[in-house]
Amino acid sequence: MGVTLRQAQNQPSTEVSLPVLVISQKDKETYAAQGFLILRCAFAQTRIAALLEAVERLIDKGLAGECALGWIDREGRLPSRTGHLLNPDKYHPAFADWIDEDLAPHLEALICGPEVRHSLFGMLASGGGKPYTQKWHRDLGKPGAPDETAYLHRHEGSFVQFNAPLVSGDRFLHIVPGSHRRASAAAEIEASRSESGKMPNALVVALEPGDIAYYNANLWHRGWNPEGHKRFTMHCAFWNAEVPVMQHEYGQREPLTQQGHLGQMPPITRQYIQRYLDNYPAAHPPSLFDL
Ligand SMILES: O=C(O)CCC(=O)C(=O)O
Repeated sequence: MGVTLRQAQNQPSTEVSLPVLVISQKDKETYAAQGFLILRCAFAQTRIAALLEAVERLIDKGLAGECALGWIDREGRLPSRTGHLLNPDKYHPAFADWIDEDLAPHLEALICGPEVRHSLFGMLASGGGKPYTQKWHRDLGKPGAPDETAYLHRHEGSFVQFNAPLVSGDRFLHIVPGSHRRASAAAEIEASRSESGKMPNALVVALEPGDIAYYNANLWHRGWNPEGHKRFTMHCAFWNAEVPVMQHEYGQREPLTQQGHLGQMPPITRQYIQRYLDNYPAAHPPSLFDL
């Protein structure tokens, strides 16, 4: 899988800043062909520390009842998976600084279209020995449909999802490389029927803090952490701003337009969210299947 890996000249470091890792034309071609791209040491350890600090403050707020968090182990300060970290009650400036200073050039390279917009911004969390297992799936897919290939091609490049761990030893994202723009094989559909399904050509994505895996959410994939190892992994999606806000990402307008909230954000994040708001249907958001 060497072609899908990229590593910044910079190794993990405690230095305050590192040059932003630039996504090359070759990376883009690899991403298009494989449906995923792993960047190694894309973020400085100071960035990871800032994001972990933001998660600690989030946990404080959850414990104080200032935002709604689910818990794997409340006393152990272990929240469960959480979304909407850019909403006022969960927001921390470290999230937006990361978007503005590191992520934006990556997103703009990987998403086709003139402009990028916000979609989902959350964190996968596991731990305490609590199993986390998903069936194999395509997020917005239609496995086995007669128009599956046409559908996948129609939306290819319109969006990107990523996993970026904050805790060491993330081996919990499993994918099928290259499955994002072809019809599902019968064996893949069979494997997706139960958690014990055996998926042909599966790859375990091994990530460390500072790494990021960008992927097409319609790649066959699953989250798999049956032993419940500790996991805090940023899990976010962005879209081509020309695509209207859809059902699965609807409902964020009210919190995001809370007085003073957008104004405190750095410019790129503010713009990404503004484009989400500008594309927000008054009612009846479409599903991706409708577009
Ligand atoms: O746990 C993961 O890494 C993948 C999560 C996922 O695929 C999902 O929630 O749809």
